[in-house]
Amino acid sequence: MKPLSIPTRPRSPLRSAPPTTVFKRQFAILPFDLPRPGWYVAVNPVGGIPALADDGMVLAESNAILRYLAAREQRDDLYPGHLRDRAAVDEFLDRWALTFRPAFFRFEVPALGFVAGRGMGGGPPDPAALPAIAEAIAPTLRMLDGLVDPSGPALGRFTIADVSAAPVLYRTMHTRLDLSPYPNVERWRDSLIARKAFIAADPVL
Ligand SMILES: N[C@@H](CCC(=O)N[C@@H](CS)C(=O)NCC(=O)O)C(=O)O
Repeated sequence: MKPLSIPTRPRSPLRSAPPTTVFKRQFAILPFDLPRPGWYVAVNPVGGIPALADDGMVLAESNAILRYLAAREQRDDLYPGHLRDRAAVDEFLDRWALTFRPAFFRFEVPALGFVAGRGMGGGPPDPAALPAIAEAIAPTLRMLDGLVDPSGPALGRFTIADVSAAPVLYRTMHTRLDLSPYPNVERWRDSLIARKAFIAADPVL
């Protein structure tokens, strides 16, 4: 069974790969700069990263890609076929995308100098803004802490909900967002970034 890969960004900005490369490989790397190159807009008109090209089929939206890859590989453990188990994974994915991931992003913007269209490091960091943002997002992170299973994986066993969250949780190592007030979230992050597949993905930020 092939492991799922987590798309990561390059250590330094790269020229975007031509479409032929995209269709040969499952993942290609492109810079954050806007506007996106024409070949990428043709792949994903919305322009967000990532997009997957798999044997002629093109798919964008990271959670849709995760669902597709888990189903393609018949990884019932990662994305259960059982309706109620699957619903729990979907619920967590939606909560992550709509509520929790945006809270982390609020902190990432000043911590990592995110500038729209230029990405992380696109501008200078603003460390003075961090304490107020950490306080503002604390209620959301406390809520998350109450939802994450104390055993490590978000739902008590490793699923695509964990895969979806892993890059953002990993990024707290760079932003230095203090997760110690949220022990379940901290344990979740530490268990995910210690996984062999995550280390092999060689995440950069
Ligand atoms: N909902 C989309 C979000 C895509 C997205 O915003 N990706 C980020 C990279 S993780 C991006 O493209 N950022 C660059 C930008 O907004 O210019 C997904 O989950 O795939």
